[in-house]
Amino acid sequence: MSQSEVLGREQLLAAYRGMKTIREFEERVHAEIMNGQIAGFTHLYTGQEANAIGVCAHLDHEDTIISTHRGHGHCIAKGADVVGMMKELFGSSEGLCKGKGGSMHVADVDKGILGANGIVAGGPPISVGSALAAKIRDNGRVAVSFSGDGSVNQGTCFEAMNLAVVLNVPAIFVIENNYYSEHTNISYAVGCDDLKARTEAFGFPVFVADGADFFSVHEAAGKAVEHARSGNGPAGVFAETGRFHGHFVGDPQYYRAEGELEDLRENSCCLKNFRARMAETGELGSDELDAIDTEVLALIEQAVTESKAAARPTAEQVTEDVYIHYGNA
Ligand SMILES: Cc1ncc(C[n+]2csc(CCOP(=O)(O)OP(=O)(O)O)c2C)c(N)n1
Ligand SMILES: [Mg+2]
Repeated sequence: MSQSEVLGREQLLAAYRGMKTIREFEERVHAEIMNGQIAGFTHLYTGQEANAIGVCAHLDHEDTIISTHRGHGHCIAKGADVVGMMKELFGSSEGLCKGKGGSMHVADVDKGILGANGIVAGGPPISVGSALAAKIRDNGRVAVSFSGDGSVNQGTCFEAMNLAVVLNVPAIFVIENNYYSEHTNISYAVGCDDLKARTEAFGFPVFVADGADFFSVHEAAGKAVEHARSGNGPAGVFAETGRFHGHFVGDPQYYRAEGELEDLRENSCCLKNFRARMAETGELGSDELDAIDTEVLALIEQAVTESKAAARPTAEQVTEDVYIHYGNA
C-alpha cells in the first residue's frame, strides 16, 4: 500500500498546509531581513520542509523535538504558533520567547519543542535525555533530534547515539543531509561513502528517505517512530535534501555549481512533488491546494503586520528570565 493510501484527506491537507506554511514563513523572513525589518543571524529551511512535516506528522505535543540553527521549520511542524514565532524573530516581547530567543533559540516547551540550537550536534544528547525521561516515566513518548550532515562527524552525535543504544531509550536521530555544512560539501567533509551503514553500526536501524518527497519521509519516519515507541530503543532517519538559500541570509554562495539552485527549486521541491502526486492519484484537487496557498499567505501577512506593531522589550525586561535564582542564595 502506498503512503498516500495510508493517509486520509485531513492528513494530506495538513501535510500540504504545513509545508506551505514553512515555505512562505521562510521566504517572508528572507524578504524582511533584506529590507532591514528583522535583525540577527538567520538560517532558512526553505527546500527542506518535507523532512520536518514528514517526521512531525507522527508526533503529538507530548513527544519532544530538539532542533538546530536552521530551526523555524521544525518548530512550525511541531505546532509552534506562527504569529508568535514571527514576533519572536522581530524581537518583540510578545514573541514565543519574549523576543530573547530569536531565530536560533525559538522554543515552546508546552508543545514539546525543546528549542532550536546554535550548537551543531548539540541536539542529539538532549534528545537522549528527553528519551530517558520518557522511558523512566513509561509514558510511550519519543524524543526526536533533527541535525544536519555537519553534525554526523561531531563527537556529541556519536556519544548520543551510543548512549541511546546502551540505555535502550526511544530517541530518534533525524539526519537531514543537505550536502553542505556551511560552505563545505559533504564529499569533502565526511570520509565515508555510506552514512547509513556508519550510523547503523551504533546498533539501531536507520530508514532512508528522499527529503524532497513528503511521502518518502513520512514512511521512513513512521518506521522509526514505531520502532522507538514500541520499546525497541533508538532509530534513525536519514534524508537527502537540499536548501534553496545560502547557509545564512546574506551568504553569496560562491561555492554552488552553476545552475544548482535553479535545479533544486525546479526538481527538488516538496510542494511541487506533493501537487504532482495529488494530480496523479486525484486524492486532493488543485483548487483545494490553491485555497490553502491563499490562507497561508494571509496568515503570514497577518503575522508580519502584527509583528511590526507588537511591543518591544523595555529596558527592565531585558534582564528578566536570564538568571534563575534557586532558594535564598
Ligand atoms: C559545535 C559547533 N561547531 C561549529 C559551528 C559553526 N556552524 C554553524 S552551522 C554549521 C554547519 C552545520 O551544517 P549542518 O549540520 O549540515 O547543518 P545545515 O547548516 O546544513 O542545516 C557550522 C559549522 C557551530 N555552530 N557549532
Ligand atoms: Mg548540511
